[in-house]
Amino acid sequence: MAYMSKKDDVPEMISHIGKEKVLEALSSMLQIRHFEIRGEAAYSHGQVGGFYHSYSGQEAIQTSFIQVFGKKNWFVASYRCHALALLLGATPNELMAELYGRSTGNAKGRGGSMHLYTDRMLGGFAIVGGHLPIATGAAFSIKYLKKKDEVAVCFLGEGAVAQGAFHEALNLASLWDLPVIFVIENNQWGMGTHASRALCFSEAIAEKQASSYNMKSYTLDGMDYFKCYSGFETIRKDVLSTSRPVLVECICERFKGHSISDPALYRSKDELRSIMEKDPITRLTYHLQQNKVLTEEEFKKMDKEAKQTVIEAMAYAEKSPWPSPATLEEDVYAP
Ligand SMILES: Cc1ncc(C[n+]2csc(CCOP(=O)(O)OP(=O)(O)O)c2C)c(N)n1
Repeated sequence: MAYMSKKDDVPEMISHIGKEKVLEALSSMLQIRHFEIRGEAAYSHGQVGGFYHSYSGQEAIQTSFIQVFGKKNWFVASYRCHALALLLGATPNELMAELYGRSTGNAKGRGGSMHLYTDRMLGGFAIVGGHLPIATGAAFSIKYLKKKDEVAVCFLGEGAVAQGAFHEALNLASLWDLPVIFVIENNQWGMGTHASRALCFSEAIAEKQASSYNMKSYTLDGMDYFKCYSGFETIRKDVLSTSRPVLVECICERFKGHSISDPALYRSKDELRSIMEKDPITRLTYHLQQNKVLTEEEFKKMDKEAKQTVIEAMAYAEKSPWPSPATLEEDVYAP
């Protein structure tokens, strides 16, 4: 079943969600954006190594998801995972220290940008599609342990839809009635390849694919916090009442290249300009100001605080120690 949230009435949504919670969402989205901006800057100055995939532009999706579902679920993400870790409670300090490769980092400096964790986040994963079966497994454990209020969620890019693991994970989730939500964040590009050159269905992906797995599908505007929030509320009720998996597609834009080493020259300047006009943070701020929930001064203060937190995280990372070579073989799992 295709679904596009019909709740377009922003004042109604603000009173439904509550002003405080909506402001918290804006604050989280600003925190994510500033983290990405500064993290990329640190990378350019040689302070961060490895890969770097920015979540800029996609903030409304995971922010609204966590608000609706809460943190007490099982989460897996692709390598584009900084935002999810932040939203689930990892501190900017430990995340920045991880990017810097320091021992105070989220994974003791061993994982870097693509491998972040919390007590409920089973990881960011570098292998495209490789994390989908892990979400199915987490949902199996929820069902086995009879945890009625929990779900497993997997955030994936549309590029992962072409992987074999997608088929296996969705088939088993449906066959076994598992409470798992597969959220395709369709930013239309898999590295430099447009979805239309990689997928036999590049439009309405969730709607078309879900029927193959006897699943429901939902399509949401991933650039709009309120539409995502309202859509995820419906999805939560659905999954918790049926214990059935669902396939969700959030149509969104990736503001930066695939990773920091990608200048994204395959998008023209005009295209990029119209993409940036859809900025979910600008859109949410506009609505909050229009509805007198936020003044310009309050916004500036919130923005400054988010920036300051990240600057402090960079200072923390910089003065943190490197992992000792003596610990090289610690935390290595070899069955
Ligand atoms: C199995 C596998 N094949 C190829 C790659 C190389 N690769 C890394 S990211 C990526 C594109 C994935 O795009 P998408 O799933 O749409 O996610 P996005 O980066 O847009 O969030 C590719 C092909 C990989 N990491 N794993």
